[in-house]
Amino acid sequence: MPQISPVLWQFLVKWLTNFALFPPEASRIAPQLDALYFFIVLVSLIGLTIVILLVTSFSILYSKKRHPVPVQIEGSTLLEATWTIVPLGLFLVMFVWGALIYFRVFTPPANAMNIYVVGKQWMWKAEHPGGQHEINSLHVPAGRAIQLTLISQDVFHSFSIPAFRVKREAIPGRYTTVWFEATTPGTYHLFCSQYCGTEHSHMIGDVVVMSPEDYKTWLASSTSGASLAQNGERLFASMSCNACHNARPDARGPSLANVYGAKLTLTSGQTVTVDEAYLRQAILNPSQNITQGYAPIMPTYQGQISEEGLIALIEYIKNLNSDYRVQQTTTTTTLLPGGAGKAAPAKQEPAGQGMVQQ
Ligand code: HEC
Ligand SMILES: [Cu+2]
Repeated sequence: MPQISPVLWQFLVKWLTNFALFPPEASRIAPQLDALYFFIVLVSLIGLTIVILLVTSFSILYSKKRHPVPVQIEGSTLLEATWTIVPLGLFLVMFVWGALIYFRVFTPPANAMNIYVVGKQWMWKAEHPGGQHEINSLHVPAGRAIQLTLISQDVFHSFSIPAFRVKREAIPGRYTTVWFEATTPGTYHLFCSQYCGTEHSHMIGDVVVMSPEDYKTWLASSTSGASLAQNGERLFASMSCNACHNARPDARGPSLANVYGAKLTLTSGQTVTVDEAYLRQAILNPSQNITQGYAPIMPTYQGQISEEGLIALIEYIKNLNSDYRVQQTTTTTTLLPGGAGKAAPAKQEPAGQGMVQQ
């Protein structure tokens, strides 16, 4: 830390951690947050000391015994300005310092690896892009920026890893994100830090930080066979999304290739950038935002897809960079038992063709 000597810092944090008064610092942001925290504690302690000293000394110095007749004082501009400006300055330092850290905590770097976390009564379920799932545990590599996309399946939960100084609400119906970079391999506590029902206290788990090599081994040994995007592709076909989104010239729905990150113009004239949250809304509430040039014919899928299913569909659409792959799903569906009969033509089209044109 720039503010105080690193030796003193390490000593203070280790000592507090040993006495279970303070979680270890195991992420990049942790020492930065702690520096601000200790600054606020220090300023408060100094303020408290000044107040206590003044109260005690004044009550002795100006007691009735010493001053039977009180002297009236009509105020002092200098004194009043001092006790206004000094605390104001200190609070502004806290505010600006806090805001800088806040923006750092909530702005993930562009290359962050995304993991989805679904909260439900009473467990945390993590879904890795490779299809690995885990319950009440989260495996992450050290030294890599990890972004969590959180959602709740029922009530409000709050995902908290004290050792990383990370905490974010998991809200029903809306994605929230938070990111961290773990620095030290080890096992850390994972909590739900918001009362969410009778078994709230069981909504705990372990965050396992591994070296990048160990993490690779873990990924390989925990695979469920299909990545999230592959599961999404299967759902896309089995829910017949490809009846409309099939990139054929007569398709009733827009091509979804490269739609992630694109700017869409809506019938309302608004433009939106497509992110995970937009995709989720587009599937559950299609009538809310209609893409220009298309009829509002997409049915709502509210109540028909689980949060896990939505995550898989979103990962599929996010990774969809050519129409060819969508057309492949139409051939696979027709090959499935109960499929719609003869195989649809799967002609190759250059990526981006059939994209919504504005
Ligand atoms: C009956 C045809 C139809 C079906 C079935 C259908 N959609 Fe759509 N979809 C549309 C149309 C038309 C639009 C554009 C108008 C709008 O925004 O509602 C659209 C828009 C979208 C969008 C917004 C992106 C964009 O470019 O407008 C997404 C994402 C999407 N659909 C995903 C899906 C998924 C996933 C499924 C299956 C679970 C599905 N759709 C099923 C017709 C359909
Ligand atoms: Cu909870």
